[in-house]
Formats: sequence, structure tokens, C-alpha cells
Amino acid sequence: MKTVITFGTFDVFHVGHVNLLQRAATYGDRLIVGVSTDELNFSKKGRNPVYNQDDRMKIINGLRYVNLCFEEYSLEKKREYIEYYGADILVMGDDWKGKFDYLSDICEVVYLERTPSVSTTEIIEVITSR
Ligand code: C2G
Repeated sequence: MKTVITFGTFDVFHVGHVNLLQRAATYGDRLIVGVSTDELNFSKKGRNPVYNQDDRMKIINGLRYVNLCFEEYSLEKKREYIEYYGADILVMGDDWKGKFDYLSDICEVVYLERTPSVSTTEIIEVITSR
């Protein structure tokens, strides 16, 4: 059985997130998703997500091609998470291209093309400008 793992904030869940998760799931038999905590997101982006981590986890957990999700507390803990969940493949969007190649000693690392023209930041801009 092959386990796929991916990570993300998935704030203001949109079609780019769905496309990524759906394609990630096709790389194995089960898909595990690490969802960034609010605190991790604040430290990365300097703002809180629009949806809090419990709601973001609930949304990801509700997708039929996601088997399990957990809170990602630190970007530096990827190796631990991959080993803990026994993941065979790490899938990330290509905005992270090359960034996780150092993990290829313990799993296959795959970068998928991002869905063009959709992002949480843009959605927030559109809504706030109305
Ligand atoms: N994504 C995509 N197409 C978009 C927007 C996002 O394919 N138009 C993908 C990203 O490449 C990522 C996933 O959806 O693989 C989640 O995106 P974000 O929530 O923006 O993830 P990020 O904040 O980059 O967190 O440890 C890594 C981080 O947790 C990733």
C-alpha cells in the first residue's frame, strides 16, 4: 500500500486546492494531509488565516479522497511527519519546486503544477475591494 502525504494551509478553500489534493491522491492508495496551524501560518505570512485551523481541518477531512489529516506545527518537521505516517511519496505544488528535494532519501518527492489564476490572496483582495 502506498501512502501519499502533502502539506498546506488551505485557507479559504478553493478549486486550486481541490485540484492539488485530487491529483495527489492518484499517486497512491491513501492521502494524508498536514494542515498548517494558525500559529505556523502567522509566522510564515504575518497574518492569521481567514478560516481557523479547526475549520480548515474540518474542510480537508470532509473530502472523500483525503484519508487522514493532522496539524502541521513546523515547516522543519517534514521529515518527522513523513516517517511517523510512513509516507512513500511527498506531493507539493510547484511553487515549492526544489524546496523539499532534501527529503528524497526517505520518500519520492513530486511537484505538481499549480492551478493558474486562483489564490487565497486574490480571493481576499476581490472580496475586500467590493
Ligand atoms: N495550490 C495549487 N494551485 C493554486 C493554489 C494552491 O496547486 N492555485 C497548492 C499549493 O501549491 C499547495 C497547496 O495547494 O501545494 C496548498 O496551498 P497553500 O494553502 O497556499 O499552502 P502553503 O501555505 O504554501 O503551505 O509545509 C508547506 C506549507 O504548509 C504549504
